[in-house]
Amino acid sequence: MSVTGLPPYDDANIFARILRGEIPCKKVVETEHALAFHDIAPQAPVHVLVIPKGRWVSAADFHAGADDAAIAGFWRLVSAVAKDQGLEAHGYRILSNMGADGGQEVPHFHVHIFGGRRIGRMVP
Ligand code: D5M
Repeated sequence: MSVTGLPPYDDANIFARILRGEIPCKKVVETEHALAFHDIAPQAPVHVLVIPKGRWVSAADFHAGADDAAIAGFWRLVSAVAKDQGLEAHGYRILSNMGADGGQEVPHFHVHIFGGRRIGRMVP
């Protein structure tokens, strides 16, 4: 089990396959620690996903198990992508869905970056 009680990491999940190069993505940037790519079904003018390269289902898994350089590299990339996408002037939203109650569809930890329009308040 993962730290949060979610199922163990599934190497067949779609983001694992993207990381292995088995299926394409619209890449924004890639570093030693993380990959950023455009969401396949964008919910805002800018909708980028950032994923760490390790086998982590949730943020809790990632923060408990990854080394500090990987964690720092991941979060620095989130901010760098938002800046490079031109979102700093007007703001943006970062969001991560975790598990069933969080509405997570892809069981590989990821952060959504939404911007380019006024993002409404989240309705739980
Ligand atoms: O959302 C997972 C997100 O991943 C959802 O916004 C669609 C996106 N997605 C699914 N498959 C792909 C591919 N192949 N490329 C790019 N984006 C994809 P969550 O509910 O946070 O798990």
